[in-house]
Amino acid sequence: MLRIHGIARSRAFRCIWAAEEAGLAYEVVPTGFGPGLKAAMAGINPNGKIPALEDGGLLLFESLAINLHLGAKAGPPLMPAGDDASRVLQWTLWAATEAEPAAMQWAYNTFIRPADQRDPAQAAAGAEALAARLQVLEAHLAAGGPWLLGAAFTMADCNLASVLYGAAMNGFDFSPCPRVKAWLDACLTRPAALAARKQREG
Ligand SMILES: N[C@@H](CCC(=O)N[C@@H](CS)C(=O)NCC(=O)O)C(=O)O
Repeated sequence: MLRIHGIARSRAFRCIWAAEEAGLAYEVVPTGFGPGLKAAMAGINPNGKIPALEDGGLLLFESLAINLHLGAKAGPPLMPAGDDASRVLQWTLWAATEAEPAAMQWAYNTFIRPADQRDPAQAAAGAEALAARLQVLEAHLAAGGPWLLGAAFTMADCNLASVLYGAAMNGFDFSPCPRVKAWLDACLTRPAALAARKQREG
């Protein structure tokens, strides 16, 4: 059985959601934050972080790479072939390199750090950067949809929506991009997403 190391309140949430979408049996090995994390992940993730995946003899780190692996195990439509496989990679890398840094800059300075360690200027810069990226997504969804690759939900949707989950749950203003908001709502209310959210949100 697949073993997902981490807790649903971490980025392991992304992998739990992906495993649910893929219909794969998994267990969560509950490794949480704190001073013991690096020691607990020794031999599993050289970065000393969560999540990590054990799939037989394969050890993987990086939440979105884990999800691509889970998608590949499930096959189409979650992980399509040919040019659409490249599109899934494109949106996954966009999620990691364009959306996540901006979303985290906003998140750290809005709700993650203790109030006295938040910098409002950094929060505003993160919000502005994320809003700019979301306009790209808005235009993309206006030209197609309802999912990132068109008719079928794929791991691209799971990966990008899971990166935007924190913003969606913590009051980021999506009103300038109604198509993004509708797409994100649709992603986050899928049965697999709700199953993962139940583990995270209780
Ligand atoms: N890019 C990595 C980030 C992993 C990461 O930063 N995980 C956090 C929890 S969500 C962690 O383990 N933090 C503990 C630390 O940085 O010491 C991924 O997506 O898997």
